Amino acid sequence: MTRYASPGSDGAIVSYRPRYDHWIGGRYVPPARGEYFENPSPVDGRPFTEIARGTADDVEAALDAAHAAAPAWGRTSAGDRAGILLKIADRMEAHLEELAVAESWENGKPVRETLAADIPLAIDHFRYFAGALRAQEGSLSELDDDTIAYHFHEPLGVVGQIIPWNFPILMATWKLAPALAAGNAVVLKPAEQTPASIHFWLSLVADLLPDGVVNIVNGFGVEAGKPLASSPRVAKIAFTGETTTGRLIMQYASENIKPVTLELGGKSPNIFFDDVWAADDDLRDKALEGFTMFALNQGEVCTCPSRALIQRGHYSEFLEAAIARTEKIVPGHPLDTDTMIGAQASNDQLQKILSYLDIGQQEGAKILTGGQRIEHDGELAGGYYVQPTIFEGDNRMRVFQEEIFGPVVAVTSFSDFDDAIKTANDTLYGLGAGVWTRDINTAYRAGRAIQAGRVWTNCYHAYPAHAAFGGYKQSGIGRENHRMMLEHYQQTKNLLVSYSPKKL
Ligand code: TXE
Repeated sequence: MTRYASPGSDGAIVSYRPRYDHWIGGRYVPPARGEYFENPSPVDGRPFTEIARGTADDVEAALDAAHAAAPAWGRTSAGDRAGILLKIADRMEAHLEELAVAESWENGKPVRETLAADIPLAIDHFRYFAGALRAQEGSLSELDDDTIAYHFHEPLGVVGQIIPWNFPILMATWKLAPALAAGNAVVLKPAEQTPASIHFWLSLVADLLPDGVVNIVNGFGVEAGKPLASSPRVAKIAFTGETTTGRLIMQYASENIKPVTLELGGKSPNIFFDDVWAADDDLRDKALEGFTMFALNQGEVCTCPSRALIQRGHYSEFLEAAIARTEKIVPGHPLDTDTMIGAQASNDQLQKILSYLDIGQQEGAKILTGGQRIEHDGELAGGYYVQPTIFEGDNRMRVFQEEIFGPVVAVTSFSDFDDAIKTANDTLYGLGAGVWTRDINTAYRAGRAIQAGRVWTNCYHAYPAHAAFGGYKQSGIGRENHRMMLEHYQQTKNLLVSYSPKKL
């Protein structure tokens, strides 16, 4: 077991600045109104740094810097831009442990996850888009012997990006890597709950980027996010967050006819067919592990498998083993490498989860395990901890329909294939889903029938850079990851050229 020291204490490998201003044009700039807000760590609930409170004036200053930088950045060669992305990745790899600790301290997630997943995935993302950019080609259509339509990819220019708090560095990377690869300058607004880890990341890589190519404006949604999304000076707005906020972002962007990509909420079904239980082997074990994925990242994942649908033939045995497995999830200090579930990212999120634990019971769902806040003593007193919780109930209940975004799964049974698909699709959302079966026909047919952008089969929560990720229905518009993402940050230029000597 390793226990990393908390930032600010003896032996810590990470220290935060006492205050973070906005990062604009390659330097720190104080907020136009001079106001700051406190940033508490969810590990202990105590503020550890203060953050500039951004407003429309700060957004304008960042857009000025981005517009000044965009033309030159857009003209750099693909090889040069790819080289910079690769250097960012190398720098992150050299500082992997610090980034992992910084992220865990601010978000509350276990450091074993940030070490093994969040930061390595972010590193790979920069590398992937460096390669994808160099492999991208334009096209030409030969209209006749003398007439050619050339198609070029051009950057959009300056783009706005608004990100959430559940994977601060990875969410920033998912947005920044393709946007920068495609030759855009960016104004990014981090979530108000987790801006410091992004500034920590920036402190490691800022010297690799020309001034003004990446600008960070801190602050709250309406004060800083709205002016960014409403600005006629952004060519596109990319957003990850709640579905209701996504609707607002579309409204703001529609005023200026700007394109949006939205990655929103989910209520993802995880479907366990009877045949998974048929043998006491690796697949059965893997399926049980797949069930417990609802608690990964404290359930603060847009694709959290928050509805488990278990076929009736082996419902009781499966559920009994799943409960036992869930009870083995080790809670504790997020900076302890043995910890499997850490703190919820904010007090607001903690209160939201606790309220759903009440709502579920009031509407008749039964708690099979968990159901309580975890009150740690000592160093962790004041932190935001919740037990992994299993509800049993009916798919029409609110705990089956509404995004809780905590370590809470709602379980129900199904009779056959059609019943499973009907229940799986009975939701506003369509982001992720899991299918567990030994039968390849069932796997294929379920995968195609579920209305979700990502269906995992006999696995869950894998996020490789080269698999497209995004939502059906009210879970969003557009995709992230995969080289198709480059096109979300580009516009097509068509040159239609006649080489004919004939007159028109
Ligand atoms: O989300 P918001 P919140 C879900 C999850 C969670 C709930 C609320 O269910 O419990 O949303 O979280 C910025 N104009 N997800 O309140 O408000 C905000 O500052 C412009 C799912 O944090 O959507 C932050 O940077 N920007 C999700 C970002 O939007 C605005 C991840 C997300 O905040 C704004 C996070 C406005 N009017 C929460 N209002 C996922 N899909 O992964 C807010 N923001």
